[in-house]
Amino acid sequence: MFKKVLVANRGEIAVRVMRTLKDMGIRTVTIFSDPDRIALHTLFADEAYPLGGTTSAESYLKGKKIIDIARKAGAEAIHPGYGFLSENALFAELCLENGIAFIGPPAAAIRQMGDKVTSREIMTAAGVPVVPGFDKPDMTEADALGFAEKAGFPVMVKASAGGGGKGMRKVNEPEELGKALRAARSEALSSFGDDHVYVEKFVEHPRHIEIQVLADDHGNVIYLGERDCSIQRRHQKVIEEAPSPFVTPQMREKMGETAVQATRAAGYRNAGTVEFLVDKNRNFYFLEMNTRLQVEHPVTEWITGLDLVAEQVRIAAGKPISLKQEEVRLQGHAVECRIYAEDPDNNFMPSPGTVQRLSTPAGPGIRDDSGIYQGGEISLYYDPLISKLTTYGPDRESAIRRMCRALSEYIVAGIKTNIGFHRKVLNHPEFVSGGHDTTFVDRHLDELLQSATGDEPLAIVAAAVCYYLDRQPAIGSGEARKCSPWKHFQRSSWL
Ligand code: MV4
Repeated sequence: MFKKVLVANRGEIAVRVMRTLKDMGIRTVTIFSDPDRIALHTLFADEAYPLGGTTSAESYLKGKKIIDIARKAGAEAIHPGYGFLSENALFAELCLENGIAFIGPPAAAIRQMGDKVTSREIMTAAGVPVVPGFDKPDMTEADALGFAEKAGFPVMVKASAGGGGKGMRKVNEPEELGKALRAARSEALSSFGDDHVYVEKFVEHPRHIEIQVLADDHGNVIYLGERDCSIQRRHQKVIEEAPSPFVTPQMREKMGETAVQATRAAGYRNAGTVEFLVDKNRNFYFLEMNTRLQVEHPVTEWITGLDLVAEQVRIAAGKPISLKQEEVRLQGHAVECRIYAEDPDNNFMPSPGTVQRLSTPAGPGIRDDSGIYQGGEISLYYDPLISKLTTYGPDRESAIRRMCRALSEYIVAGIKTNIGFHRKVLNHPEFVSGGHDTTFVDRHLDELLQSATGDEPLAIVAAAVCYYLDRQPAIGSGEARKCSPWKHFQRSSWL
């Protein structure tokens, strides 16, 4: 096993990965940018080295520099987390060239799955269902129209290098097709430096359901059930859960086996995720493969009892997956809320600043994967994710109720958060019923933005009382003082 591993990331995921490394008796090394000099991940590591720079491009994306640090520190492997260099095939290659293990898939798999047209071709050849679509080098408007008329409108124009909705256009009628092709091409070129686009039949009101897979160097590939990520806003996931309330046992087995087929076809190793679009009639179609540990992996850890980072490290060290498919047991239900420093009332604008007060939920079935501490800063340079709050229960209803409790315990002051927004979603009848799809947030946005609990008037009165008591010297001295100031202060701050 490795003795020392460098974590090439920041925030909650860097801390989460280092926790497992410490559990495994592995020494942790990390890197930090100038604004992250006293960030949680920097303080948490056994050793931390400065990268310099402020923006991502000047810091956490400096692959060569990170590898030099790993070599100097004597790290035998690099865990890239998610984002930054995690899906950069050149970086994965550069690690190997420098004798450092990359805790992730082979560079070739990253490259192939990063190109949507290539991945569709590989999956089609492997018998994995993909959304009916059309691709041709130098596809003309007439080519695209020919497909769209046969398949029927609406259709979707997508960038091959895309993902996350960039370079994607829905086309409702023939007259819009030419314009959509030009717009998608130009957006793809400016975003990815590649203007290759293709056309797909539009799937109405799809659910986003993904399968977690593990693959090792010994030919073992297993699936760990699904995650439902249908609660999204502008292609940003907001709430995820496992299992999906929409997936039947038969469907789970079929999707799982399909995901294993996809993983084998991709020549994949390590932890990965196969994303599917699922339509109203429960038909599922391969969407893309994510070649990294995903943000929402904790919900799978809850229902499987596994540590996915430990599996990743073991696989990268050449060891087999710790269990066989028959030993995988999915038990209970887990929900994740992504707690962001953002202002839902102001178009979800990031809300950077100092976290003046922080008190996080705890107790049975609660896990908070956080990247910050009280007094710390949420920087405007990086993703404004504060933490991933996950809850577990024997069934969906208990996991959701527990999440409501956890959110009510969560106190953050100094910055705006989306905690109130989460409470609205969790209490919405459509979400509670489990019948929601990826259009949920857009369809209900106005409702979800209304005051979260109705507790606000009470909260305002309580805050005013606290403020009043804190600034009343008479209460803290002389006649009125029947207890020590220390006790008194403690009381008023808890009121
Ligand atoms: C689609 C689709 C409907 N039909 N493709 C959005 C991001 C990209 N990775 C794929 N996306 C979609 N592709 C066809 N043929 C609808 C979406 C989509 C979506 C997918 C998953 C989760 C949330 C979504 C929100 C809007 C649109």
